[in-house]
Amino acid sequence: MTDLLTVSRILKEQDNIDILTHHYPDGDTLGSAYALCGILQNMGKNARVITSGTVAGKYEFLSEGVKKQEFEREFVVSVDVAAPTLLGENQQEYENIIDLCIDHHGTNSIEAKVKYVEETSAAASEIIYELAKVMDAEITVPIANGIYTGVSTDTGCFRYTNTTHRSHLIAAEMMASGADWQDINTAMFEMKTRAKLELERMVYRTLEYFFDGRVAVIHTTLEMQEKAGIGDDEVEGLASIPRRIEGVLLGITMREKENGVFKISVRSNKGANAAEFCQIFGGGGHAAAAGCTVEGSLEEVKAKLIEAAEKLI
Ligand SMILES: [Mn+2]
Repeated sequence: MTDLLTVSRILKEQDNIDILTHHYPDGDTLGSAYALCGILQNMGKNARVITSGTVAGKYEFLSEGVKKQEFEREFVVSVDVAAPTLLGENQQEYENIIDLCIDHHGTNSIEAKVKYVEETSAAASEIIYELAKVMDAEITVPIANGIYTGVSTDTGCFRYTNTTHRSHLIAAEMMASGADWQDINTAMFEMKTRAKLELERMVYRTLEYFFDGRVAVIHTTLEMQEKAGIGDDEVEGLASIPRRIEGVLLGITMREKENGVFKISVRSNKGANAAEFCQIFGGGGHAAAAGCTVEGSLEEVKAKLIEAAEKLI
């Protein structure tokens, strides 16, 4: 692996840069991408963020901090993208031409000319912060907002076990640089659309316990989504529901993405490893939060998950 000084040197030499986020982008991939985009644009370079899937409305403010630029791409960076499949609709076009991969997932399987994967960072945005320092970039308000959003969302507002002393220091520095931390945290953690709450009401009714309550499973289907009147981009944040229950080691959330395909999000409490669980199904992530995709009907997929959980618990 390389160091940030090398990453900085490489980026300074480049222009016309595409920055890729992961599919159904979250606060960290978007915060990292737009912060990096701002840093590069402020250095006089052409840069743009390429997302995949719909972007939830609450993240729109992040894109307002950068200029919309048209150019012939010469360099490709991925941020917070752990695996080629997570590029979503951009996979085909980009998976073999990524020049630089910046990520904090230990399981990272992206093929790139240069990789900077730093697992001790709670968020990819923490790496962008360190990179900004090395690049001697000014932290403007939009850049501070991007980095703050990434750190805050990936640490669950500084509550998850991945949170470090450094996460707080970076957040504090972003506050000092003018990040709209209060608006950001309200938008990320408090506000919900009525459709989202409607879906949650239905999801709670699907809750099931296994192995003396050590495993909890919830699910959402396309039919439920339609009933709630909720857009695909808004269905997120459900995964924290089963993990919040006392005694649950492994909280499993099944989300039907298309007929017969379920995206599985796993959250664990002390005593279980979510990444280990998801690797059984070809996925990955962190010890406390991981994901994978499993095909089959709702009941088939659930049976497979329970069987795997039994071996691990
Ligand atoms: Mn992340």
